[in-house]
Amino acid sequence: MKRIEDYNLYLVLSSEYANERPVLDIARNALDAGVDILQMREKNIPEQGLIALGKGLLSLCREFNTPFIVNDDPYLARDLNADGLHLGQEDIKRYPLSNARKILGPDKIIGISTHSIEEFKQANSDDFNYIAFGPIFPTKTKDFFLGTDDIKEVLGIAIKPVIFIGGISLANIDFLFRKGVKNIAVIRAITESDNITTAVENLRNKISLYKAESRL
Ligand code: TZP
Ligand code: MG
Repeated sequence: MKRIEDYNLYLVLSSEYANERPVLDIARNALDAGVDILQMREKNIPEQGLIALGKGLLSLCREFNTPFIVNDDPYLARDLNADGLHLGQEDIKRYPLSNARKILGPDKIIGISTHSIEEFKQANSDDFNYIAFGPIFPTKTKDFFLGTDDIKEVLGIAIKPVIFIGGISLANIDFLFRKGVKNIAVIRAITESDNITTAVENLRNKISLYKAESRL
């Protein structure tokens, strides 16, 4: 199984940004083209549908040896035997980290969304496996964005992988990587592209470039 270390391309999959295409097709193409980790983020699908979709995505992720993360719900993550869970700031009020770990068992990945330096610092001192920070750029998936000023501080204090998210695309990825960013998560840069394979390969190639540079 791939691990969340550094230089990841994290795909967050939402059918509302799939341009009417089946998310399982998008997932297969994206996994085949090399995304490192995949999250099911569905806000409007009833439970039975979520279970069915989750089973489909899990089996694809297993085929490609790629971690499968479920958004929002530790019970769903457990029932699907997903590799991990992603919690937002609202979710941790309902499921504090210790509860979520109890539900999932000790070996699963648990990540969290943060939207400010304060939230980041808190998450950094808690036992999360990774921290998402954003939205960095304007994105139609959120009604606010943070900008890029805090990236340096975040990277300076991080003691675990930080995954930057929000409005990230091929057009701004160089700017981020030159600031020291190593991991990015995207929805639309992959899910709304006409050619999923090319979209993933282009992002992957950029990441590989910076990864190689960092090792020189
Ligand atoms: N959290 C912060 S921004 C975001 C989430 C889930 C959505 C990012 O979507 P996109 O399409 O990559 O801007
Ligand atoms: Mg959530």
